[in-house]
Amino acid sequence: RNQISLFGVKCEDDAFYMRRCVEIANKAIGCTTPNPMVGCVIVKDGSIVGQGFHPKAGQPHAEVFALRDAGDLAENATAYVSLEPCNHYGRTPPCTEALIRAKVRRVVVGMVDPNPIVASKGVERLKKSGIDVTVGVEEELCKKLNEAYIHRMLTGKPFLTLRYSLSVNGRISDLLGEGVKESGGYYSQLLQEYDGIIYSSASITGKSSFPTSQEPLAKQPLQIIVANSPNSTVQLPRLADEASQVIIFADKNTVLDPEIAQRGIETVVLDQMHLNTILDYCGKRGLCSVLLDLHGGRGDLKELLKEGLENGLLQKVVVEVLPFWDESNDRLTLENLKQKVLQLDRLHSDISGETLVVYGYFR
Ligand code: AOF
Ligand code: ZN
Repeated sequence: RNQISLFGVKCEDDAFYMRRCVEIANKAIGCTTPNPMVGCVIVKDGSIVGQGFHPKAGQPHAEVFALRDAGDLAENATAYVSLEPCNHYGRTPPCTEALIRAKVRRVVVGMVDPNPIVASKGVERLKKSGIDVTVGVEEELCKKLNEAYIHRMLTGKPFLTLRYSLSVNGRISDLLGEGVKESGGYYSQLLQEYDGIIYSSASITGKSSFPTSQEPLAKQPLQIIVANSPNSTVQLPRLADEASQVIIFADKNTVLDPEIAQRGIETVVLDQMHLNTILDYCGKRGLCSVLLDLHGGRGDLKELLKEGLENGLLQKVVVEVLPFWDESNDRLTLENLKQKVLQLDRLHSDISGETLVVYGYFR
């Protein structure tokens, strides 16, 4: 079994095992919504004797897989879990009971579950049964892993990230850099990670197809089309496959191609197109994270973006800087969207090939 001490790491290091939990939880990236990503390892005498992660809502939780993997070795062992074990009957039975039944001696928890039906009750239940519980190991890392899940639990809305590509002369472009749509490219990874992607009906027309993730797990995000052009007919873009999921938010004055209704595409007609309404709807529908993709932005997303910036509805921004000058002047501009300076923090950037990608969080 995994002899961690081989690498000269202190075996009793709680933080080390918690980082392992986060690493394995990440295997299910983009697949667990509306549930969180959770990893669990069972450690005995300095060795990992069992591990597991939550693969998908409706399937067993991380603790259950890890305990199964450990078998009898779980007795008197320490269980590390990146999220507080649940103490309720949801789609699956409580993990607290499984840990108690397996007779683990100690449980180390990364962070408390913000879900109001769990929130500290799992920790209390374990303590009451005599298990030694430590909470808050590598807490920041565990929170980062589930930033979208946490955001939806606390606000009812999905975690919202703005994405666009920018030419070196500062114009929004509908192009993407070389390789970024391939597996491992940042754009393909974003599609894997996010539950939904908002497009303007004007940037995705009947001729073009939706972008799809090329990652090995290849879960595709829900395609969310905003149709806000009262004078033109909105057509359904080419779908990658029959299983592609689409939802259309249409202004009440927008004309929709009859094919949209014929194919039974989920359509929400709004008296007024508000980002707030779209996000509330998506949150109720179980989406934890949504990408607002300007994709050239010739369309009608400017008002939604303005509303998002003014009302603090955006959590994060991803900007791709393209290695060329672009003089097309039919593009959306980002001027006059916000009066005051908006500060970003936790910035980082990646360069792959000739593409620079900058990530930051809105404060
Ligand atoms: C854990 N371990 O691996 C996960 C937890 O409907 P259910 O039964 O899947 O319950 C979903 C809730 O359980 C979810 O909202 C969150 O509070 C918690 N998720 N808990 O102990 C896990 N995925
Ligand atoms: Zn559970």
